[in-house]
Amino acid sequence: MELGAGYVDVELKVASEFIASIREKNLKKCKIIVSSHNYEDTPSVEELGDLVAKIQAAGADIVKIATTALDITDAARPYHRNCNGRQRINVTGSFCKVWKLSDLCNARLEPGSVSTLGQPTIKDLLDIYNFRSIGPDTKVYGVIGNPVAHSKSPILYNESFESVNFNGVYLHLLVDNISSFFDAYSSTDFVGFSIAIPHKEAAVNCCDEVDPIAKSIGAINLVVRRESDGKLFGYNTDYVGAITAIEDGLRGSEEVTASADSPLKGKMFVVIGAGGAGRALAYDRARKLAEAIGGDAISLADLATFHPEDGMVLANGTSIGMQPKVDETPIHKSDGRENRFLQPCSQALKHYTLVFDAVYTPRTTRLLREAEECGTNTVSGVEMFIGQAYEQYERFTGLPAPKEHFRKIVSKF
Ligand code: DHK
Repeated sequence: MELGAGYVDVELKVASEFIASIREKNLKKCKIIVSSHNYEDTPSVEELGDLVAKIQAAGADIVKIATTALDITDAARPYHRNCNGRQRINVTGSFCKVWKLSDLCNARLEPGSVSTLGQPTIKDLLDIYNFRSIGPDTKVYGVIGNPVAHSKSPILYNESFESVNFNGVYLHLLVDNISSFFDAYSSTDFVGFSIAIPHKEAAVNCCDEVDPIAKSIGAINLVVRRESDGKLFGYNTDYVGAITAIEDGLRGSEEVTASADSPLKGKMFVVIGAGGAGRALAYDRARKLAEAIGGDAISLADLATFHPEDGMVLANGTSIGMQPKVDETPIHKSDGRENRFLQPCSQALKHYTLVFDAVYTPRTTRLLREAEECGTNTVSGVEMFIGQAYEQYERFTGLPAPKEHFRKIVSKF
C-alpha cells in the first residue's frame, strides 16, 4: 500500500484488524476490497444480504463475495441482491456454466492452468464470447442442456452476432431442472434459449405459449422471452432442420429424380429413439409415438434384423455416439461379437438408401462411418444443426440468418 497500490484485497476474517492497523497511515488512495469465500455452496439471498452488511461494517470500500455453485440456479441468487456497483458477488464451480456479465472478468489465462472451476479462459472470452463488446445492455442467450459442453451453438451465434454488430452474448447453460432454471433466470436480460437434450419435452410446459406445430410434436428446441412482459414462447426448429437435411441428402443421391414431391414420399422411415429419456423408457414411448403418427415401434435389438424392404431411410434421433462416447452406435457393423444382437452391416445398414444421424459432435459418428463402409449414403447431424439454427437466429435477432456465414463457421468445427 505504501508503494501506491490502488486496491488491496483482504479476507473478511482479518479485515477489521487490518483496516484498524492502517487507519493512521492515511492511505486514502488505496481502496480496500473485503472478500468472503465459500467453497461449499451458495448461501440463501437473506444470508448473502447479512454477509454484505457484515463486510460493509468491517470498513470495506468494495464488497467481494465468492461462493460455490452446485447448480446453475445458485449462480442467479447473488443477483437478487441489489448490487450497487461497489459489491461484487462471484459464483464459481464445476456446475456453474453461466456467467452474469460482471463475472466474465474472472477468467483464467489458459486452459488447464490452476484456477477456479467453471471459469472461462481469457482466450475463450476474447475469441468466443466477444468479451470486449459486452456491456450493460447486452442481451444474454444460451443453449440449455445436460450435457452441454459439446455444443457448438455458442461459437455459431457469437461469431454471427459479432459479424452484424448485434449486442448479444450466447452461453452454454448446464441445466438439471429446466423449470427451476426459468424461475431463477426470469430477468428480461435473458432473452433467448436453444433447448438441447434432455429438456426438449419438459421445456414445453415452461412456456406461456407454444407454436401449434411444436405443440403437436410435443417438444421444443427454441424459447424466446418477450421483452414487454417477460412471457416465454416455444418453437420447434429441429423438424425443419432434420427433414430438410434428409431431403437434400436424398436429392443428392443418384436414385432420386427431380420432382416437386418430397423425396421422402413413399419411403419407409425408420427413426431410432422417441425422446431424450433412457432406452428402456424409449421403447414404451416409441409405441405411443408410433401409434400417434401411424407407424410401428420395434426394439433396438430387433433393428439389426429389421428388413421389410430395401431403400429405407434410417435416422438416429438419440444421443448415442455423441462426444465423448464416440465409440457407441445404435446399430453396429459387426466387428466381432460385441453384443449378441449385433449383425454384420450386410444384414442391417445396407438395406438403407440413406442414414442420417442427428448427432453432430463428431461430424462423422460411428453410425455414419459404418454406413459409408457399407456403401450407404449418409447425412451428418451438422446439416440439421445448421438448418435448425436459421429460424432460431431470426427469432433471436429479428435479422435474416446469415446462411453463408453459418456454413463458413460450421466448416471449421
Ligand atoms: C442441439 C439441438 O438439438 C438443437 O435443437 C438446439 C443444440 C441446439 C446444440 O447447441 O447442440 O437448438
